[in-house]
Amino acid sequence: MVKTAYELYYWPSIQGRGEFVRLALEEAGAHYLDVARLPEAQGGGVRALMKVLRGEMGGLLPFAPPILKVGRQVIAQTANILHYLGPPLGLVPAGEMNRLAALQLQLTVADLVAEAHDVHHPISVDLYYEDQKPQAKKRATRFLAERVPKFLGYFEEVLAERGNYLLGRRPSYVDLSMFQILSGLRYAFPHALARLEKKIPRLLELGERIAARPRIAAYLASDRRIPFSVQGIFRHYPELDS
Ligand SMILES: N[C@@H](CCC(=O)N[C@@H](CS)C(=O)NCC(=O)O)C(=O)O
Repeated sequence: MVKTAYELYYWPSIQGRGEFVRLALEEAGAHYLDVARLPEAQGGGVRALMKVLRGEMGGLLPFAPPILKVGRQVIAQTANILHYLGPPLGLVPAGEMNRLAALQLQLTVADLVAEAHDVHHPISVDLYYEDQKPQAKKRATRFLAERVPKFLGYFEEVLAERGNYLLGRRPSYVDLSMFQILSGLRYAFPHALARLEKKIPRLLELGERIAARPRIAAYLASDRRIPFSVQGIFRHYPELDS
C-alpha cells in the first residue's frame, strides 16, 4: 500500500486520458483523490480542475488534464505522470534504461490514443463529431485498416521479445495502459477488433491477465470506474466500425 497522498485532476465524467493514471494508482493501492469527482463543497468538481489548469495551484502551467499534484509538485502529460509514478508505485523495473524503455512504450501508447481520438474529430477538437462525419468515416477506415494493426502488431512483437509483460517479468504501468487500449478499442470498434484478434494473441492474453489482477478487478467492478461513452476518447459510433 502506497501512503503518499496523490491528487488527480481530470474531467469527472469520462475515462479519457485520466484512466491511464487511475489504473496505475489503483493497481498500486495508492491513496489518491480524484479531485474533480468530489463535490464542490469538498473542494472538488470542474471548478477545482480549472483552478489547477489556471496555474493557481503552483507548478509549471499545465496545458491540459490529466494533472497530478503531489505535495507542491504539479505534473502534467499522461506519459510524464506515469514516468514519475512508476518507481514509487512499483510499476516500472529498476534502472534508467528500463524507465526510458517504459516511457518510450508509453509515448507510443499516447500516439495511438491521439489517433484514436482523431478518428471522431479528424478536422478539429473544436467541432462536434456531427460536423465532421464524412471525414471521420474516411479516417476510421484508414485507422482500422492500417494504423491499429501497425500499432498493435508492434506491441505484440515487443511482448513476444520480452515475455509475460511488455517490460519483462512483472507488470508495469505500460501493461495497465495496454489493457486500457484494448478495452477502449474493443468498445469503440468491436467488429474491427474481432477481425484482428488472431494476430495479437499475446496482447489479448496480457489484457486478460491485467483485468484479473485483484486490485484492477475490484476497481473495474466499482463505481470509481466510469463507463465508456461517446464523450471520451474511445467512442462507439457503429457507422465507424467498418
Ligand atoms: N498529450 C496530453 C494530451 C492532454 C489532452 O489532450 N487532454 C484532453 C482531455 S483527454 C483535454 O482536456 N484537452 C484540452 C485541449 O486540448 O484543449 C496528455 O497525454 O496528457
